[in-house]
Amino acid sequence: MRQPLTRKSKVGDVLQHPLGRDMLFRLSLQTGVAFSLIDNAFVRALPLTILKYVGGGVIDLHFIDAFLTLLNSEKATPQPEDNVVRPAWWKEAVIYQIYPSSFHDSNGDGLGDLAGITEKIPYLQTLGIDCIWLSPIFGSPFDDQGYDIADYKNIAERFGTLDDFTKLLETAHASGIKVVLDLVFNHTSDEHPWFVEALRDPSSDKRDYYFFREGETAPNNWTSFFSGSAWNHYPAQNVWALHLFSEKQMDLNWDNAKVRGELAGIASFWLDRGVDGFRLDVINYVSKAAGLPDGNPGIGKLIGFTGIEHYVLGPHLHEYLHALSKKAFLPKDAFTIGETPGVGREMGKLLTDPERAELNLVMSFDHLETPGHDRFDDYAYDLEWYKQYRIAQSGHVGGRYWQPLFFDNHDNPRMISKVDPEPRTQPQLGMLLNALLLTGQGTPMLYQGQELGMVNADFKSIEELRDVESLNMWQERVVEKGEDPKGVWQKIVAGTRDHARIPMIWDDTPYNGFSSVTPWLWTAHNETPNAEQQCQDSHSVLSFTTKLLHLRKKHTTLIYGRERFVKAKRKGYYGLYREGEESFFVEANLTRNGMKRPHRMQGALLLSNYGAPDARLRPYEVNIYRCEGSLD
Ligand code: TEU
Repeated sequence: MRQPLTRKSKVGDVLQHPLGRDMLFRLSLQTGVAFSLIDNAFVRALPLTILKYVGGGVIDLHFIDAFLTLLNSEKATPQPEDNVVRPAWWKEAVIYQIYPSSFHDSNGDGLGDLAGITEKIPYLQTLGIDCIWLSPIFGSPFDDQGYDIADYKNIAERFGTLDDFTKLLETAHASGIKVVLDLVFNHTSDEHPWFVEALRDPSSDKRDYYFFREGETAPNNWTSFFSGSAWNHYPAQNVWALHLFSEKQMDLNWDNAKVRGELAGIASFWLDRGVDGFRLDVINYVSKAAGLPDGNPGIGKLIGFTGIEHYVLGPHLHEYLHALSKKAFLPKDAFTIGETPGVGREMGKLLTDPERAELNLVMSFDHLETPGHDRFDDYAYDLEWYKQYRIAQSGHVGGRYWQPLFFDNHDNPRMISKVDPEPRTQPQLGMLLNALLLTGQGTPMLYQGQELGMVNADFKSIEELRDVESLNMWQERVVEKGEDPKGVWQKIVAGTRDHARIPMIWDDTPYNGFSSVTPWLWTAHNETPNAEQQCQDSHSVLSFTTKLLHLRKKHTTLIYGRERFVKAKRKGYYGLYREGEESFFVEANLTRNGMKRPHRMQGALLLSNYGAPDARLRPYEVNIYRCEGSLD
């Protein structure tokens, strides 16, 4: 049993602790201080209190005490990666995320729907993906685009009916495509009957489904991810209720066994209908520290959200996930991927070790911003960071552990635009990004439109946006605090999630074939060639991605093969061997400038985003070879 960490502990003791290593890695990301400046022999020997000199003065003894409390709450130590391959369909699959509101509108109301997805199953089958993850399709007022669920066992009217869902599921399964639903179990809509009853009747048993507190002032200093306090006040009842996200997304009290039982029942309801698994929204936030204590102001300043240390990995998280898995997921062999913001490599192991029976995969976002940046910073994302991140992960997955590999999703701007918005190199860059995912050791996840090389939209004003996170940010910072609108708009344009929610581009009819009327979210956006055009162009991002998807399916070494990076110190150069029954080599130029090839090998070219290699590597060039021996 590990000794508890104290103020007298050394940095090295903290790095030995799974949560400690991850939290120090997170600290390096937030501050931009290279992790190697923390994780080295000299600093390891120093007392933990040395951290006071990192983080620009926000780290004091109170911060360190809060940090230690969080670390000491995790008693387990992850098993080492054993490199024993454990085949599973979700390791071999490529998962395609669909944002239903923006995928395809079949009934001309400007909103995507389930029948529209069903119509596109043949397109997805031809593309070669193996599983679709649908962002929430359940009854909701859509304050947070469906991540505020009011009816877990019914389909939102805008998307269709349960019969439409059954038709979609059957069509997908008949086409060899599995279906994963997005369950939001950390919170419900404030229009969910449970919350309506709980607010109306303090003596109802639903009251304890949520975090209600009485009193003149907010129960603690926690802040919401969507601006402002994490507490709603209901003056008529003189009561407060917790919401980590929007004011209409009310946190469920997982300490109440009835809540856990209800949620297991919801998961079983969908599994009984034939669903193959779930993406579980912010699932690491569900266990809150007893008493809901105030957050450390320094941590709040550093991370940007006060109170986060009291729920990012709460005291009962493992226990609750294990129980839910045993009760609902394991009996149906359901696949589960937890969305776990802030969870690092070592904690990810504790959440996904098959012997612990909690989750199959977790997805975090440490790789989506370079150190010292957040999503709302307008900066050029350097793919060298992604390479270093992947190298740090490599060797920690492959057998006991596995990882998702992704860039785009519904919460992030398009990665092409983050790396290099230059239209000239957009197709090559789009193919490079997809190749990095589809040749890595992990489960690739493509977000709708990524197979086309879609980029950010050209938003001109706040009135064009629909994302509650962006709208709240504008309201709080410009309207309420009077900040400079230009500066706030620049941040919103850099990071708004609406970039990824602009509708798909199918053909050259009005609204790109998404709908016959003005879509719910619409603005002029980059003239990326539409799916129909790209289907007919053998050099398009779509054609390249399709070929690569089918190549991956054909060669299990591209799935289970060991990873070996070469010339890792050559900035901007990506050289990766995948070795098993066969051997493949992936070389890429991660930069917008030409580059001398630093590594030679003998191999047969299988795919190139420039058609064929040249003497030097061109901007964003990626080549995939099958090896006939290599000259290391
Ligand atoms: O996202 C949680 C999450 O990590 C991001 O929303 C992030 O916290 C936020 O953008 C602030 O930076 C999940 C869903 O993916 C997201 O769409 C929902 O808005 C959110 O949870 C609440 O359900």
